[in-house]
Amino acid sequence: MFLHKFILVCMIRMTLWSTVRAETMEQPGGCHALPSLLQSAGSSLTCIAASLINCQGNGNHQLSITQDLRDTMSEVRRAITEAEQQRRRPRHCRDLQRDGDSVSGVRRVYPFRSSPDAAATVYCDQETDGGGWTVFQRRLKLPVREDFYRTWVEYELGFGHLDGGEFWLGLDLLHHLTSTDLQEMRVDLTDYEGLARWAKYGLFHVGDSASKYRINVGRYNGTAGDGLGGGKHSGYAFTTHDQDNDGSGDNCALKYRGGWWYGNCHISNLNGFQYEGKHDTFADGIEWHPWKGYHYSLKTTSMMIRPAF
Ligand SMILES: [Ca+2]
Repeated sequence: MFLHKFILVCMIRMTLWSTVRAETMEQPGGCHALPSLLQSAGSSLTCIAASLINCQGNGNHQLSITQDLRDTMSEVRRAITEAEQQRRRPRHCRDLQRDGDSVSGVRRVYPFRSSPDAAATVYCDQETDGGGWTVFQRRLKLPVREDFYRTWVEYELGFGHLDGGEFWLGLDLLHHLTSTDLQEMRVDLTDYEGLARWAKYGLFHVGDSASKYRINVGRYNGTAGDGLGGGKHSGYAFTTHDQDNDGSGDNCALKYRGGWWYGNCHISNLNGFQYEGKHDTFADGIEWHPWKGYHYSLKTTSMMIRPAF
């Protein structure tokens, strides 16, 4: 709508200026007077530049109105194309879904507000619970398992295989993805007995690096129980075995073999060690305490976000 107004206003002004210019050109230094005339008429700098180039480029000062309009239209067409390209750039998997992409898979998105041209690669789940989900964590029972006992830098930048493998998308990207709109977050869990549970949070935000990627999560509903609630995780920074930001005297990541938003220490540990089902050790597997307690490591997990509205 803005661009259409721009076209109309620019066209009207160009027509008026042609009349003004016809008189102006007859005077000495006519072309030099053109910018101030156009500026006083409220023209854009681009319009002024186009008019000046035309004026100076014509030796006998016989400028064609048709040429002016053609140049203006071409300029406006370029602006429209750029604006449409910008508008079409998906910020996350929900944008892709709204644009008609209904298939799950690896996609390119543009989630960085301050760098709109910078792309990120993500995995989109367009099937679960209405789709539109950008997946940021996945554990699978594969013949070769991904190691999730990783350093701060690895959790910050992400690791694993987006296409069909286990992965952690990365805290930095997660921060940007959760900063575009109010996000909801969904957790899907399965056990080795073939049962599945889910947890959904109406609010999910991850802070920036200065906050050590502090998590804010709430408004639970689901069938798995609230493994991030009860003040155990929300409001806490992320901790890895080489960077202790938790609410415990110990390093919870070191103690429970993961990387997580530990408080003192946890009621969920989805980045823990990949035991297969029941284990004797305490709370260091892929745990979701409200469902399975502290001696059961889950078979598969996924965590994903989409705009809440
Ligand atoms: Ca500590």
